[in-house]
Amino acid sequence: MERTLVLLKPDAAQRGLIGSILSRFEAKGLKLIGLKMRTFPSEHLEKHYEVHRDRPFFQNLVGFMSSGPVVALCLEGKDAIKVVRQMVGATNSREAAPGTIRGDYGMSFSNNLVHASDGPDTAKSEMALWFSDAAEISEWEPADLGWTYNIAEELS
Ligand code: FUP
Repeated sequence: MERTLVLLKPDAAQRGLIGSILSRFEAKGLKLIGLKMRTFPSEHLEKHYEVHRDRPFFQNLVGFMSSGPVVALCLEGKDAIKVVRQMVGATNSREAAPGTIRGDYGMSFSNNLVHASDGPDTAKSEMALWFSDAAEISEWEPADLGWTYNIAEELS
């Protein structure tokens, strides 16, 4: 099982899309093990986007992300990092494929609704940044696990 960090960005909150986006992950079969909503300070967002610090869009990005509430999710599932990235779609919402979250709900490159970890290393460091307190992660077993997966083939 893999864990991945997802952020629902301030445009998702402003446009009333938090529930619609969250329900896609639930319906897919990803297990929600962490969820919190807060307007995070720019210092926190600067750490999250550290890799982009020298890029021209960095200040706009941090300003946008700290302008309103962000919902941080931790999702768990088999190949969860790749599965979630595929669900999110291309960075530029105008080019994201229909059926993806950005492709279905967005028109913007920068206001693109969702962030999702792009690999195992970033998932680990982003989880440490956004869910540093282990008490914010809920370990639980979904009642339908044996129907979401084939336990003998996929989970043993
Ligand atoms: P993604 O992995 O799809 O979330 O995208 P990146 O990590 O490459 O970029 C992080 C965020 O910076 C994007 F969600 C949008 C923003 N961005 C811009 O605003 N302009 C750019 O040229 C590139 C990225």
